[in-house]
Amino acid sequence: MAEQLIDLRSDTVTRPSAAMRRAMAEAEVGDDVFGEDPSVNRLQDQVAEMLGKEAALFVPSGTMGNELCIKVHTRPGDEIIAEAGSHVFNYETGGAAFLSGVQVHTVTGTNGQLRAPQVAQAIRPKIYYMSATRLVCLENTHNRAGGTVYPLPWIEEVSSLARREGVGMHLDGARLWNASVASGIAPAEYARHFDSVSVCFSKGLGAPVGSAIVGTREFIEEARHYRKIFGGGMRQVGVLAAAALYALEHNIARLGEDHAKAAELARALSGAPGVLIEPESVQTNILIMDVVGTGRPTDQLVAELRQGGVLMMSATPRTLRAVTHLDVTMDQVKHAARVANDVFGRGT
Ligand code: TLP
Repeated sequence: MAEQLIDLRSDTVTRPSAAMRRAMAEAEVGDDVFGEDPSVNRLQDQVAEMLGKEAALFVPSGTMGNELCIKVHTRPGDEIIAEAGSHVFNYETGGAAFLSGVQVHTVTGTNGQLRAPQVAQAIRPKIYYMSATRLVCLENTHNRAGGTVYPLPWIEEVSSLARREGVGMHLDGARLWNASVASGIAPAEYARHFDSVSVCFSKGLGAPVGSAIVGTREFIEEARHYRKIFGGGMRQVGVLAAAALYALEHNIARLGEDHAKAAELARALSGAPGVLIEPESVQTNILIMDVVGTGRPTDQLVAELRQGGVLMMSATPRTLRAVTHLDVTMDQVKHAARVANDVFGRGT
């Protein structure tokens, strides 16, 4: 039974609560392709204000948000710089190449974070036979590095370099809310160093669907054009905007609880046989465990955990990922840790 499983695969698995569903049922709606959905308009105004930008656009997914921003920032043949483990490079199915015709110049960071000198080296000289570097994409928190929070001074350094070089800055802020709660730094403080930012309501905030992008009015108008081309122009989508508005109001401050659950999981599993957890990488709600020492492939561990009623994901061939969220309690996390300790300890 799905209800009995403790699902730690992602914070995307959360389901709308009864109160969120009520807000959705009661949402005022209109045709958003005509710009007439009051709930969408309210959400866009609120997100633009929270991120300190002129305008926002509601989009179906974080992937579409990132890909729209890349599209607006670039022309085919351009180059964008992204961290080697970034979502835009690894998990958007080659979207930057497919949709924008750009190549991704990857640079390996530490904890998913790039420092200014590395970015400086990756920016192409402005020579006609080289691809033009148009955009630097950063990710905060960084998913594949384990939900790490980008230190603000490092972002500032990269951003002032990019400005000097005439290169745009985009933030994949799918979990910017988590970064903000963990660091105490307001989302707008991060956003001010970027020309565009994407944020998600469908991860830790618990909405069923939806993301937004922010930027200047002109940027967002162009993104609206491409959103229609990409098939993301939606009609009475205020039912989803209402879920996002509910999430912004009720589910940001509580993200700290998810961070505490991830810290507890890390603590409980740090001594597990064959498991390596970098303590400095557990900063928000994502826990990445190197499980090579268990001597078993990650797929097998995932299957054994499932038999014990716990769902985790294989992140790379040597790592497992567990993500805490509002649909798992601290007690369930403690139970999951006992199951995982038992699974990891087998055969050693
Ligand atoms: N990430 C998903 C998977 O695609 C890996 C997850 O379960 O974590 N940026 C970042 C940093 C993300 O982690 C994700 C989703 C996205 C963008 C894309 O969001 P969606 O799934 O809404 O397209």
